[in-house]
Amino acid sequence: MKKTILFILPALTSSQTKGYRKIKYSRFPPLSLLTLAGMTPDDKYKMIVRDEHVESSDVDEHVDIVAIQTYISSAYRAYELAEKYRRRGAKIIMGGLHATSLPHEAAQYADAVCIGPAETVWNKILDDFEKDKLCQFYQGECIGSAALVPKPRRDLMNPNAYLLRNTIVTSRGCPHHCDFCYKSAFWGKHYYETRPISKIEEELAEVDDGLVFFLDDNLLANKSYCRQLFNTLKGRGITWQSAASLDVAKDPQYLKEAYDSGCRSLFIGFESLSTESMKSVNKNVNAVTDYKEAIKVIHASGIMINSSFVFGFDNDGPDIFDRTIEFGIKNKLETASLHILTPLPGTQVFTQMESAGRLLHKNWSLYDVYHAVFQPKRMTPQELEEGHQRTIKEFYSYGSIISRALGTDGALKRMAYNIGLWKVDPIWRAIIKFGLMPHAKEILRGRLLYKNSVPKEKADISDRILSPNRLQNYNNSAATV
Ligand code: B12
Ligand code: SF4
Repeated sequence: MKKTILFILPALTSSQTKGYRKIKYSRFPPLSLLTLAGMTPDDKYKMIVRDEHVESSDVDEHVDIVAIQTYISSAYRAYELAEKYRRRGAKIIMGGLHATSLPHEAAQYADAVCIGPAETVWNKILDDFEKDKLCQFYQGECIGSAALVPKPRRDLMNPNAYLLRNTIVTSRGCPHHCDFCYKSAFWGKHYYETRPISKIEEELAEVDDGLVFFLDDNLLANKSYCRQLFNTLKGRGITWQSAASLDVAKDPQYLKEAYDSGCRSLFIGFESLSTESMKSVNKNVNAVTDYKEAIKVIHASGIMINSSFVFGFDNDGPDIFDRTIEFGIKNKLETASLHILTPLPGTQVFTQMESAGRLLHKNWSLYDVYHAVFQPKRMTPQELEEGHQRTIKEFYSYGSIISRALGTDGALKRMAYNIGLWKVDPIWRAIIKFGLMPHAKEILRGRLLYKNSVPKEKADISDRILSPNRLQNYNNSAATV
């Protein structure tokens, strides 16, 4: 008889609080768990996947193994679940970013802890479980792991719960190494690998809704690889988005090729307006980039920018918030993800802050990029939190939404996009509650995609963007999130 594995993504602690934005956590399925399921022999195990952000993790039936993914901000919930299922006689296996950073902490609650990526060790863990010989720690190899990533078992996800079902990873790691990023802690300082294109092709062949979110840390980093990827994407009518570092702006032709293959949005880490801050945390790619010029080039390619900013670097004083809001509005940034600097265990920033006695506590639930968990240099922690909250409020105020859209092509769609994502949470909650996500996606697909973000005065560039080829792509494509 088949044994049962229950895979759980625990809810982050703030999901119990009033301001929790359910839509944010209903955008993507838990790719890590679907990937683990993809490595698991189907003939031996029955698999159940539960993502607590969208459903209960309770199952009545007997489970033999509970495999739990740990993020820092949901670590305590992971431990709670581990204890619950241990009492029911299941073996607990933990893995993921937090368990990798602090394996000894996780080991207090787990029968086995997977450190690093699972590809090289998951089947050994299962073999040892069968022999009742689980080890406390399993060290997954990074190098070579990208080639081993299996096709995720997307058939196991809740089909009505997510806005985007097709998340794909094409590369792991990043060629840069910034001191605050999880990348060095998890993958090691110099790690960066791409997956074989044939494997991506297999996954793309199953995309039935024309939307893909590549979850790579820095998708466009390897140009020759990406050009193969663009070729593979062309003609499939897929609209895609991903993350990239600012150096992409150095190559407008490359951006045009990305656009032509369906790229409509890039998540870009601007992090801070202070060059000094960027130098101080080794984000040199930003320190040498003129942000305004970079934005112009990316916008001219027709790709929208989901900018990411971080507050609380040592050079940041209380003026940083207004400067960032003003910058976002002036440069017509489509959206911004705004975070408080969070020292993640295993990173250089964590080590420095810990040794300087600047960490205020180690309550991991608050290490969620919305709380000040360290003593900033030029503000109080309270000023940092209040400034951060105010920046979110002002960046997504109606005044800012209108100013950021006015003068751009597709201004109305831009406004609708911002309002749809930030101003109608009760509607999203209802859509989620009644399992209507697939329909919400159709509305987004039909209504919200705007062609480009080019200011009107750049008519010459707009002409190029609305070439028949691009118009065709536009008509075939869908909204980005
Ligand atoms: C997509 C994403 C999200 C999505 C969706 C998450 C989801 N449904 O899975 C959303 C937007 C909801 C999100 C939210 C948050 N995120 Co996020 N997110 C990511 C992102 C970009 C990709 C994650 C991913 O799926 N990768 C692909 C999979 C296949 O790789 P993987 O997770 O590493 O899995 C492998 C191994 O880790 C291991 N593994 C993982 N789990 C397990 C479990 C077991 C049992 C085993 C054996 C192995 C194992 O095996 C897998 C295969 O090799 C990462 C950055 C990154 N590249 O990882 C940030 C990242 C994970 N997020 C981060 C943060 C901070 C957050 C938030 C706290 C932000 C916030 N305040 O909202 C929340 C917390 C969510 C939570 N549940 O607690 C940090 C995590 C820091 C940390 N140390 O935990 C990251 C690293 C971003 C960053 N640069 O700092 N996130
Ligand atoms: S460029 Fe981005 S993904 Fe790469 S190391 Fe720096 S912060 Fe991390």
